[in-house]
Order: sequence, then structure tokens, then C-alpha cells
Amino acid sequence: MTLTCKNWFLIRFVTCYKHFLLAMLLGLSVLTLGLGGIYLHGRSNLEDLVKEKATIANALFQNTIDEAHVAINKATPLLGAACTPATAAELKRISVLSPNIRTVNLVKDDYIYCSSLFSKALKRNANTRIAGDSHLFLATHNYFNPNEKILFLSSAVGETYAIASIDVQYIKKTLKTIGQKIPLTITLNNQQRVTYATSYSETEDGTLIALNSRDDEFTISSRISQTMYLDYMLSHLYISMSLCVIIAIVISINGYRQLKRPRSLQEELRRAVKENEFLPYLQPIVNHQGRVCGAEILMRWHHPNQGFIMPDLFIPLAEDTGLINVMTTQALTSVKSYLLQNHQYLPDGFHLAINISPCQCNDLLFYKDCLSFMSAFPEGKVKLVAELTEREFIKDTGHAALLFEKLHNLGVQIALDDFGTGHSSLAYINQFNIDIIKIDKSFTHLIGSVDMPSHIVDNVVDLANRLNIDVVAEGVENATQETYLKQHNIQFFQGYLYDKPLPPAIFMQKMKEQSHGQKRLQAAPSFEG
Ligand code: G
Ligand code: G
Ligand code: MN
Repeated sequence: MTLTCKNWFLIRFVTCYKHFLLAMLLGLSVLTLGLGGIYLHGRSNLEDLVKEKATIANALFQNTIDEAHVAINKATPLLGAACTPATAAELKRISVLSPNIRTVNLVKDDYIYCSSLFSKALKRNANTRIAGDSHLFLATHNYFNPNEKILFLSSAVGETYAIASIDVQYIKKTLKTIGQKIPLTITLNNQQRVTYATSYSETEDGTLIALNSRDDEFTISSRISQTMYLDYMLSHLYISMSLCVIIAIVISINGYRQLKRPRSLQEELRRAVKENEFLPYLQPIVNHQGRVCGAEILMRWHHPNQGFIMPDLFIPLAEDTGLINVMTTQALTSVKSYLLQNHQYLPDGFHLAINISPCQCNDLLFYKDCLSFMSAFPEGKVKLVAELTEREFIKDTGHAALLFEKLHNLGVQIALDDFGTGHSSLAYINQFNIDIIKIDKSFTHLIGSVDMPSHIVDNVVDLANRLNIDVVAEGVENATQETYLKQHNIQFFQGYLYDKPLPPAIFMQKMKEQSHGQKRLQAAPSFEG
């Protein structure tokens, strides 16, 4: 039950805000496409930038390593010989001439026995030996500062090594200067890493950009995380993104205006037929005893934006476009299902009138509608009446006569609507075998007025009586009119005095109440009995 309510609410919401939702959807699509494009563009920009930075870092670090190679190559011939002051001076000279090299040392057994920095021999440090094995090696501490790492490049000759040391602090600063916010990492071929702290935490996911060094001694890499992409976008592409949002809003508003723009009435009518926006209302017809014995179907357009639209405004166009046929079919089908649901409340021979336009007299479509309608009810339950306006003259092309003949055979009666306003003649009434006359409301309204042309009503009634035709008086609004019409032998009445045209559900409710009232009356004990 709750789900049904929710669904109903959703359907109502979507129907009411259809244009708005469509425009929003359009705007969102543009926004998604735009931002998607900007994101891809930003992504490739950032990746290019990182590659560029990695290339620079690679070149600079390669330079330093090359310098270290040159230094140890120069120091290698000094290996094996004793550490004389001349050897130490030569090591110092080599070191000083290499701006990025901190020290150049000679190692044998467990000792750095000669250094560009120390005059005395130093006990070998566990780091230095490994350095010899791995060529490029990152020591966890250096002689002067136990917290500071140092990078060694070594070259072995037998059991002896020439070693050059490079300041890791210096390398980190260089990386930071190049990378700025972008994290750059040097990974040695023994998997040791030199990196520096950035605002981005190191993640395993993200795009990896990696550049191998010339001799595969190290790799410069950077991992671009989603946060980095986002930050880059916000700081570099905010103008494009703002523009994209503005364009999406403009497109949404424009789309909304276009959708809301009134379409041609003809298009609108076609759409409304598809959407079932034409609703058949039922105006009761009462008999001499004041009981509802029938109804006239009067069409109402329930427009989603304009509200109710009266038939005078759309029937002429519906006639011109031929849509009146399908509208009549829809109306009869809808009324049929209402009447069928509660047919026990309808009096036998219930008079159901439907207006037909002259253009509907040229074919047998209306006849098919009537056939389908009549076959749904038990015989004698409903009497269908086709109301033909007297305002427009129906030429007897043969089609109309055939239609009326077939309708009559089916038991459908023909009423002459708006009687008195047009050009009917006795011949016309005879020609089409008119069964009912509906006195136009303009005459009913004259009743009670000072200049009432009473002879007109008298004449109509006279004519009807002589032709043995039923008469319905339309537009009865007050008791004076009703009394007068009753005195003049009119049998049926229709007008605001009884009811306005009602939605079918409400009309059926009234029929139910009337039927129950009738039963109560029959069941009540009689004083005479
Ligand atoms: O209420 P009212 O304004 O309902 O009706 C005005 C006129 O519109 C009616 O007199 C009738 O001629 C026309 N009309 C109303 N409903 C229909 C319909 O279903 N078919 C046709 N052809 N005309 C209709
Ligand atoms: O099809 P026809 O022209 O008969 O349709 C009847 C028209 O008269 C409809 O437009 C209907 O709304 C209108 N109508 C019905 N009862 C009254 C009434 O008592 N007074 C007035 N002014 N109009 C009425
Ligand atoms: Mn009518």
C-alpha cells in the first residue's frame, strides 16, 4: 500500500515536473560530459607534467652519479698503495673538483684507510662493505650525523674499493625543488629508495610514472593519486570547470524554456489525446419526477499546465484535424467502463447522450464505437443518444443517412441539439428521423423574463408533440423555468438546477445514492397498506 502511494506520488511528481526534470537532465548531461572532458584533459596534463619533472630529476641525478663514477675512476689507481699524505691530498683534490661529491675514500679489509675527509684510518662500517657489493648503496647513517643517510658509489678491485659519497639531503632538496608538490622517488637497483615528504601520502593505487636511468642504476618514479588529480583540477582548471557549470546552467534554462514554449495547438491536441487528457464529464438529465434518468457526455480537457479547458476552445480544432474521432472513442470507452462497474444503480433505459460533430457523419467510425458500447450492456439497459447540433447543416450526401439508419437499427437515437438556434425545418427533422429535440439553453433562459417569446417554446413543444418526439430542455437554472417547462409538457430537463457536468465517479456516486433512496422508499411501510 505504502509502495503504491509512493509510486503514485513519484508518477505525479514526474508528470508535473516533466519539463523541469528533462531540462535538469539535459544540463546534467552537459555538465557530466564537460567535466569528464576537463578531467581527462587535466589528467593527461598532470601526467605530462610529472613525466617532465621525472625527466629533469633523472638528468640531474644521472649527472651526480656520473660525477661519482669519474671520481672513483680517478681514485681507483690509488688503491693498494699506502695512504701517504700525497694520496690523501689527491683524494681531496678529486673530491673538491667534483661539486656534488662529499668524500672520496679508499677501503681495504675493515678499514677506510684513506679518505678525502679524514686524516686517520677509520674502522670499516658495515654499510661500506655492502656498498661494494651493490655498487650504488644507501647507508642509513654517516660518520658525522647518525640520523642522516648517505649515498655511496663504489668500485671494487679485488678486496679493495674506491668509494665516493653523495649527500642524501642534497639529493632530497634537489628532488623537492624539481617536484614541488609532486612526490618524486629515486629507487636504486637494490630497491633502496630516496624520497621526500609531500602533502600526499604514498599510496599503492594511482597512476605510476617511472623512468629508468641510462644504465639501469636507478629509477625515478611518481605515483599520481586521485587526490592529486583533483587538487590539480581545482587549482589549474577551475576557470574551465566554472565555465562548464555556467554553460550547463544556461543550457538547462534554455532547454526548459524551449520545452515550456507553447507548441502549436494542433501538436498540443495530438499530445493530449496520447496522454488521455480529455475527460468525459457527465451532466445529469432528469425526468418529470426529478429523478436522474440519463446524462450527457461533455468533454473537458484536463491540461497539465493550463488546468481545465472548455470544449468550445478545442472541439473546432479537433474537428478540423480529425482527432474528434479518437476523442469520441476514448470518451465512450471511458464512460462505458464507469457505467459497467456500477450498472445496477442505473435505471433501465438509461439515456446516455454524446455530442457528435457533422464531420463524424461522413463515415461509420462512430457507428463502430456505438456498436462496441452497446454490446457491453444487457439489452435495454442503456439507450445511447447521438446529439447532432442544429447550428451546422448536415448535407445529405448519403453517408449521413446510412450512418443514421445503421444507428437506428442498433437502437441508438438521434437528438437535435441546440434546437431553435439553427436552420432546422420539418423536412430536416423528418429526413434524419430525429428522435429527440433539445431546446437550446438560450430559450430556457428567456423564461421568466419580461420579453419572453412564449410562442417559441409553445411552438417547439407543439411540433414535438405532433411528431411524437421527446423534448429535453437544456440550461434549466431555476424553479420558475422548471415549472413553466413542466406546464408546457416537457418531459426531460438538464441544467445547473440539477447538476453541473460531473466527473463520472461522482456521477456514479449520485446514481448509487438515488438507487438506495429509491429502495428505502419502496421498503417503507405504507399508511394505506
Ligand atoms: O460544456 P459545454 O461547454 O460543455 O459544451 C460546449 C459544447 O461543446 C457542447 O455544446 C458541444 O457542442 C461541444 N462538445 C462537448 N463535448 C463534446 C464531444 O464530446 N464531442 C463533440 N463533438 N462536441 C462536444
Ligand atoms: O452540447 P450542448 O450545447 O447541449 O452542451 C450543453 C452546454 O450547456 C454545455 O456547455 C454545458 O456546460 C452547458 N450547460 C449545462 N447546463 C447549463 C445551465 O444550466 N446553464 C448554462 N448557462 N449552461 C449550461
Ligand atoms: Mn449537447
